[in-house]
Amino acid sequence: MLTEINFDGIIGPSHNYAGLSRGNIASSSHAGDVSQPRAAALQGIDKMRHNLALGLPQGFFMPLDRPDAPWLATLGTTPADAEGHLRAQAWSASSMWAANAATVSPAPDSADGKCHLTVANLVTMPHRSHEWPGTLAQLRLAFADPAFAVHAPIPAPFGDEGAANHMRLCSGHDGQGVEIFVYGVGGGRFPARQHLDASKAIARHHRLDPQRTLFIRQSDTAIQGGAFHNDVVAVANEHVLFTHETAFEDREGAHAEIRAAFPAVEIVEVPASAVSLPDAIKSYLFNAQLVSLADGGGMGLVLPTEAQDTPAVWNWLEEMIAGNGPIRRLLPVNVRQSMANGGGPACLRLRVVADPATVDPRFIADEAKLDRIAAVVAAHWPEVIAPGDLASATLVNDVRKARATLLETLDLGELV
Ligand code: SUG
Repeated sequence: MLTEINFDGIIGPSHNYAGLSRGNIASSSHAGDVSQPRAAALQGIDKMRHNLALGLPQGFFMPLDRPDAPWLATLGTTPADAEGHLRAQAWSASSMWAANAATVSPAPDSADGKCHLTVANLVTMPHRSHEWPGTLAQLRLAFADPAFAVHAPIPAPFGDEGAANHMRLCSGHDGQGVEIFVYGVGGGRFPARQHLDASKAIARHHRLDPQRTLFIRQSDTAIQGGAFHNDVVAVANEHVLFTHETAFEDREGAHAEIRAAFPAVEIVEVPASAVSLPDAIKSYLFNAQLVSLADGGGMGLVLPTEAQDTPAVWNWLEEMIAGNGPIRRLLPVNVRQSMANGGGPACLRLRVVADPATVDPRFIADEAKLDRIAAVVAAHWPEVIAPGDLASATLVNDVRKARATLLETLDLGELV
């Protein structure tokens, strides 16, 4: 039975604030802060527990080996000798944001009846551009069953940031869907990370039906306002599209195209007059997991606690819930350590529609397994990392050992 499984990136022991992502306001404004890797990972685990308790199938991905010495070797240097900016790029725990791991097209959408995944090249940001080999190894392991086809990255220079710029409308996760690829056009102060040619190449590799595939331009206003990915201003689930008024470059045209391709769509739009773009970005209202609740409970919005702290946002949400719309519940979660680097609840997960029996069980979560992961995190993840600590050879050894212990605990030695 095909169902949606959310795979969360476990927040790695090297989590730190280096301000590496231009155009990501949270990342820039927290540059130089002292991070708390242990608390960060435990917050992520608690989010998984929260979603399991809602009856949602849950998986996870392992953190990657950081600092990435093989990548630094290709640049002729080492973790000990690298210049500060390269060292920070090698240290980033950015693979935690699993929404950027890959673009996923579920089996019912593809001509060959397989679930296709294309690992994201993430070429726009140096610290993310070296994630894909580790991510690809992991996807090939988790999704080795013939039910899946896992593709290599789209070549540079066509930037691809994975599912963060991809939405799917359907009447049920296991049915045929309409896939929406959202791309940006560069030239502004902040980079557009998703290239149209990358999105089109993915649609071809995934053998999608052109009649059920849309390419929609993200608004430059949103990108220049700090929405570096579409999932900062829009999210879809089943027949619902929850979006900010400023999300798309041609709002009316985009809505019309979406309605034509999927007439049953219900567009829940937040007007800029009620929630400004800066408030939407600060609160990450749209970087929520819009989930189908069990037993006909409608949909729930798993959103960051920051949304509660932003009065315009919370007021709008409470009014929406009081109405008769498809989104019935507000479910705040605390992922503040990730949020300070610009990653909300939706960034931390990759949605894969699949039969759980076809996924390598080592990547599937249950409470007992999360207890074991949390115990490793509590014992081995650094409590704090300050920017100057990245030069410490002791800390390099500690974060490597922490990850190795987790891999061993979960019997994932292939990923060492
Ligand atoms: O790519 N932050 C990530 C946040 C990714 C959020 N993902 C989604 N929206 N799906 C990024 O900008 C900050 C790392 C640093 O500054 O050290 C960072 O990479």
